[in-house]
Amino acid sequence: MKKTAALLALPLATLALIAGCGGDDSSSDSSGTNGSNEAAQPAQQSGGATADQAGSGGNVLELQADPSGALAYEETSLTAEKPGKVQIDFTNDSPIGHDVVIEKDGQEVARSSVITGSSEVVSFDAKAGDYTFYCSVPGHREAGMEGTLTVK
Ligand SMILES: [Cu+2]
Repeated sequence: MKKTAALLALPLATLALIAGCGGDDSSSDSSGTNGSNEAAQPAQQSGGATADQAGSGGNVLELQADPSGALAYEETSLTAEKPGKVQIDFTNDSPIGHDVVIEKDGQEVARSSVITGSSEVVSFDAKAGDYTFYCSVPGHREAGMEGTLTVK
C-alpha cells in the first residue's frame, strides 16, 4: 500500500509541477497587475521623501545678526543634517546693514541682500562638507562676522 501511495504521489507531484508551470503564464498576468500596483506605491513614497527634503528635517537653519548692532552673528557654527537643499533664514534686526554669503572652497554658492531690520531666506544645493559663511559688508568679516556651516 505504501508503494502504491508513492506511485500515486509521483504522478500527482508531476501534475502539480505541470499545473505550476501552466499557472506561471496566468499568474504572470496577475503578477503583472500586482507589479503595477506595487510600482505605484513606491512612487507615492518617494513623493513623500521629496516633500521631506523640501520641508524641514534639519536643513532649515536660523542665522541672526547681533540685534544690538555689534559686528557679529549670533551663530558662528551651523549644521545641516544632510546634503541637498539647505535653507538659511537670515535675520538682521539691528540698524546696521548685514548680509550673508556662503562659500565652499573659495567659491560663492549663495548670497543674501544686505538687509536692515528684516529677514531674508537664502537657499542652495549643498553637498556634504564644510562651508564658510560671512558678511560681505566691508570690515564686517574682519570684525568677526563669519562662521562655519557643516553639511553632514
Ligand atoms: Cu555685517
